[in-house]
Amino acid sequence: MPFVALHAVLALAAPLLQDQVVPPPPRIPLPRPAAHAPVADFNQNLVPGGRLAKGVLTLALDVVEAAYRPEGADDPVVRILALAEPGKTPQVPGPLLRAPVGTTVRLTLRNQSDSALTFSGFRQSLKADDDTVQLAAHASREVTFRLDAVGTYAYWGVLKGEKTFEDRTWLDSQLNGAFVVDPAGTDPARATDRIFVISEWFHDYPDRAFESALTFNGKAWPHNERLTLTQGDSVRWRFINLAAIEHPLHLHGFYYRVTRRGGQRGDTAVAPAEQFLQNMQTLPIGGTLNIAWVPTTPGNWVFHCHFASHVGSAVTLHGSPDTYTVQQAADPMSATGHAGHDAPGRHDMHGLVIGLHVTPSPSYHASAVVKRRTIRLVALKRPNVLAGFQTAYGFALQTGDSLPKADDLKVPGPVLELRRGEPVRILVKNAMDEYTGVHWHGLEIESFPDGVPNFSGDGAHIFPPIAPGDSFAAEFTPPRSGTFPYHSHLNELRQIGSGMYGAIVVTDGPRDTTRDHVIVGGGGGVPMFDKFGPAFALVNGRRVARPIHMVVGDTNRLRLVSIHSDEILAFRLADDSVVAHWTPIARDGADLPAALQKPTLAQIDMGPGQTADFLFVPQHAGKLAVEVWITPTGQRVVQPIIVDARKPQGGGS
Ligand SMILES: [Cu+2]
Repeated sequence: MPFVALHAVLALAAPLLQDQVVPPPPRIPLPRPAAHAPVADFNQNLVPGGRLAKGVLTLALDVVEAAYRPEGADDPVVRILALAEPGKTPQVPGPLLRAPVGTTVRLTLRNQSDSALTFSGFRQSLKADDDTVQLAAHASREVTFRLDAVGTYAYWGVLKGEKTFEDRTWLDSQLNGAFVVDPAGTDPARATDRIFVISEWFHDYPDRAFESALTFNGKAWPHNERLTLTQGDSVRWRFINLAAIEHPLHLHGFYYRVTRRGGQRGDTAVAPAEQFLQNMQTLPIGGTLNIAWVPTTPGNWVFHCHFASHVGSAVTLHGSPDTYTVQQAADPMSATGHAGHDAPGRHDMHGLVIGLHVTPSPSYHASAVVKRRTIRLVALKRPNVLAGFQTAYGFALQTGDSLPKADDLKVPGPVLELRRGEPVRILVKNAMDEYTGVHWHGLEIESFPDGVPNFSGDGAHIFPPIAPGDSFAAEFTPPRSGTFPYHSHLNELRQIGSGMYGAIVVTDGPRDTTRDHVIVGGGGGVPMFDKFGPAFALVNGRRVARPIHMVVGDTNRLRLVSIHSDEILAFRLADDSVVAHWTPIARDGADLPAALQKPTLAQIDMGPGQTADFLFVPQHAGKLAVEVWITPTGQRVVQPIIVDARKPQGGGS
């Protein structure tokens, strides 16, 4: 549950259905900037701060009152403390501290605000408790330290009395910056990597929902920088998470490799043999990540947090306080909380999204395909079948001439069985009364069918949201065998959370479904409070799924799909008391390198959109289960497995 503290769950869980009938209190004005406070600039982390000469970086950082506009020109401007180099405009995030290893940093911190502060993160070699700089109101401090380990780090300030960057809420929320130590001999001014700092301006209230702006480099989608990349050029990005919540980071259309990962105290390279292809990685609180990838297909693509609430109306200040949408009386269940903001057919993402445009290399042309296999997929709604009598949203396959009925809707959607290299046309018919779009998550396909409404595609050829009654032909040729999710990419919290998800299995040949099992963990209804509330989980569409059967000694393949709209799911294969062992073979649809295909304890946490394939050989007859639960303390659902003894060989042969 991305935002909510446990006490809030306990307080709100009892009157579970209250939100259906009691509209939330209206939004109230946000903290206004101090008079004459400068408006902060956005720092794309391209130019290091300070002056580097003869192995010494001289840097001064002033703490000043500033005005912060994390979204558009008409959106709220709020009060923050920000960092500025002397005489320059304050920046969000603060100035980039970047220099080669071995550099001596002479840092001057000057607090021009009325708030006493504590800074940390500058002296990575010290223990966390020792790496603090106390800065009284209107005081200055000088700190000298040496950069002694290559890596991606962060520095941050917090109001005195609070302990860590996680304790920051709104006033001190943007007192932070990226801190990169390059290998010796490199010139930081010529670096071509990009650095993204995640932070959150967060205001809690005792009597109403929180207000939040969650951003990459201080600016929220769709108001942030669009990156232009060239097809075939390698891309290196660094991420630093200074928000008090983790983020499952997903790249559309391509795989990346994680080359380094770190935290508040340290950063280590991932050995090349252990770097694997992935399109989703959960970035922990305080974590850092270096990724490398190559955009191989032109067009528009997104990189985003896969928590629906982190790309939805829970993390935007837009509309505060006057245009807040409350429940529509006619259909309260379809308009609770986050969903109430989403206008029909609008893309309506906010927060943690980066838009990319990949320009084609001169030799590129899309391949022309004449013959395609057609699969008819129908999006439907079915009332009263999810938790709290919520309406299920979902899919059914159309096999004959007549359209499936609402009762044919299954959660999860049908497994889409595709062949590697075989062109398909998935004809998505929207038989719902609201717009949608479907994303084939992880497939390396063209941009246009990728399914992000009003964004996927190129130039004037942009994928439109699918209107009620309309169809969309997603045409592509899956290039890789593996396990992938598909899901709605519009109004995600509501649509994915209510069942618009399923698995795609791409194979090279026929699949023996007696030994090859798809296990989909996903949502079973959305939280019923505005920005709060417990989330519901299902495994293969139920709290206790229909059993899977196995035979002792057989090698079974388990294809796990984690596609809850807003939660990390923990999967574990165990009998009553003992966790089994399995062998990981693929991740996010791509085969793992040999070095990682080693038997391990059968448990894994998976963020939304992540898939993982395992081989499992049951050793004894009996009962097992794949347990799936919302981490760390949420609802638990179960996929039972019955292992039968091997039958004696038939006589006479
Ligand atoms: Cu997130």
